[in-house]
Amino acid sequence: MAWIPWHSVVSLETGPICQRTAPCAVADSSKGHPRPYHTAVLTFFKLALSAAFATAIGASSYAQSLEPATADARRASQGVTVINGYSQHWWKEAVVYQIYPRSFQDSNGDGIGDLNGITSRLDYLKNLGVDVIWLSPHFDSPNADNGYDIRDYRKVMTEFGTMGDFDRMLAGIKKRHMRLIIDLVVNHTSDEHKWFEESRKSRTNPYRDYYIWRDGKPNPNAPNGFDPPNNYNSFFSGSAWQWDETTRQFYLHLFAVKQPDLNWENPKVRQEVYSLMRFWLDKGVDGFRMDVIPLISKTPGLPDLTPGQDAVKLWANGPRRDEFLQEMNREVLSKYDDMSVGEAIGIDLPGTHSLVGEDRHELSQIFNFDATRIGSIGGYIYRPLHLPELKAVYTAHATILGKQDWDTSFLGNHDMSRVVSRWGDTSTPELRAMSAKLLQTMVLTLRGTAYLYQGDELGMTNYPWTKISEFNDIEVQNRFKTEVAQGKLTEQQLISGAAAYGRDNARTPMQWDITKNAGFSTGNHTWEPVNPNYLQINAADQVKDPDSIYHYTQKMIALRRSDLAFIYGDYQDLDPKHEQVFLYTRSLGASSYLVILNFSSQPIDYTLPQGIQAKNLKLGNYRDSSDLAGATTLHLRPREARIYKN
Ligand code: ISL
Ligand code: CA
Repeated sequence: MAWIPWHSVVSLETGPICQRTAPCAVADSSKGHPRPYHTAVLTFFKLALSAAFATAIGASSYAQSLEPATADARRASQGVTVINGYSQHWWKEAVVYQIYPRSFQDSNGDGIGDLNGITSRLDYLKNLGVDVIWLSPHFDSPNADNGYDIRDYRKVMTEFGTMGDFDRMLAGIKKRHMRLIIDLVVNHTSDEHKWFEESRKSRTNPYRDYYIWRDGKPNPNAPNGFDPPNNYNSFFSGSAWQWDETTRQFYLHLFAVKQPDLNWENPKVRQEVYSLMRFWLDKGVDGFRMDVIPLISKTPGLPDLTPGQDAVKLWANGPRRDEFLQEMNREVLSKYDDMSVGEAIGIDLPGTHSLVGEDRHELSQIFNFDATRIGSIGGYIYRPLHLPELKAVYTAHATILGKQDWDTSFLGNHDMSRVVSRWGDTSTPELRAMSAKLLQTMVLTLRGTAYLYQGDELGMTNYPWTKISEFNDIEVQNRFKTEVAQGKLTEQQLISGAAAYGRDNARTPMQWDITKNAGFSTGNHTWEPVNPNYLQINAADQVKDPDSIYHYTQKMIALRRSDLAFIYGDYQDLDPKHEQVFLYTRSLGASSYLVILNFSSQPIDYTLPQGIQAKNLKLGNYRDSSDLAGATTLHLRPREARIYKN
């Protein structure tokens, strides 16, 4: 194979194993589902999938891929298909696309994205090929933390539209055979939630115990005569305790002052949460991304942190966490065919099983941030990416998580800087595009359910911030008010840190086209500034250009969908120490894919490890390759990504 036109490299040898006109799904018979539509679809796809899969990889290799373990045998006898030891579920096979609604599409010119805006862009997402949309919070909120501070869980944020708009958006998603998961933010509410407004009225109010109130420590020199009950600091700077004059106690807020923590020890709080979850599930949403979910169980007595103790680890491993999540699963999740993904800050890899193991009956999967936080020194300071360190993280995932567990693959979200700016090379348009395609290749071929963040399919970059006033994020503003005010950081240090790693980078408006405000809004002001590079980076141009990052992502999703090796296959890093090239396989039965990623911006003549050959090129981010099939030395160009089927 001397020259491969790049359009043909995605053509599939055997045709898609799992062609989906509806979400490809297999029912877990242990979970009843109340919606007849889903049940019928599930049964049909279960049959179709098992047959297609067995044909595609051959019945004998399929049989070999089944582990003899009793648990597997039991699951098989319960009607759950087991592939390579993993039980099959629609949410394991899904590609999820995260929408930050404030920044996706404005439909009424107020400069704020909204639900009708999302509805108007559903064909764009369908054409990209994603299965599931994760919507960041769309609930009524005073927006101290852009919707992560919820005032009313059963009401749509006024700026985003109405419940009617939500229902139309959901119907549009279902009509296109996609699914929707929404954000469940229940570690805390807004201080404007009616529960908190009641709670703070008096020490005997029926809602008092919905939140975490404590007496302070007497100190005549302290502003109100009391120091906070303990030494916890909030994620957003300063003490995690806020004095409330009315009842002369402090309340706990692990995040902003306007985000009081709920008291999950109170069974009424838990029932309120289950009830609001049912409200949305009964509407037809397909599950939840659960915000900081491990933090719901607090350590009894709220002891002070000891010097050097990792606060997040302490908060994430409270003694009743699993009990609460099992109760939530029993009372709510197990009754629907849903998925749940926990934002599991503070959970290390060995701790993952307790949350996602099939025997645990808690969550489907969690986000672990070991990879994306790699090199973090604290605050906005990071060491440059050292590839072997990153590879070691993914190997640890593959080794420590078992077949009863499930993983997630993601490189960005609304809390991170843009991945192409973080790990790619944005110094020229060509290198930026190749970097973005390489990163999309990686996220869609690593183990676990894949998550794409809005705009990454266009290679959107960080914004060129220059002033503190340009940043919207409470994290930056609070650091300015505390750390800069106290002289721990200079203003310039904060600006350059936040410019490189701050959360606002992910929140600038989607770049749709070259019209005003990048087609995001017709208004005169947008809530976050539009990146001036929208003239070069926008969806309209990329949808027209077959060579674009958008189309590459589309092809990559199609390739992933064509073979369950990308989902249930084993992972092996073939060259863990190489500092520029990331080389790994995903293999299932006779199907094995070799992924080659040149993370450097230099060309490299890369000799494959002993015994490895690159045979059949399926997809690459460059148009062609002069390397012959079976080559053992590859001429990799800057930021080149290739996938071979061997
Ligand atoms: O974003 C962070 C650092 O830049 C994290 O510390 C982040 O605050 C943490 O991962 C929790 O995030 C989630 O809960 C927060 C909210 O601000 C984030 O947007 C959300 O993803 C409070 O609800
Ligand atoms: Ca709007």
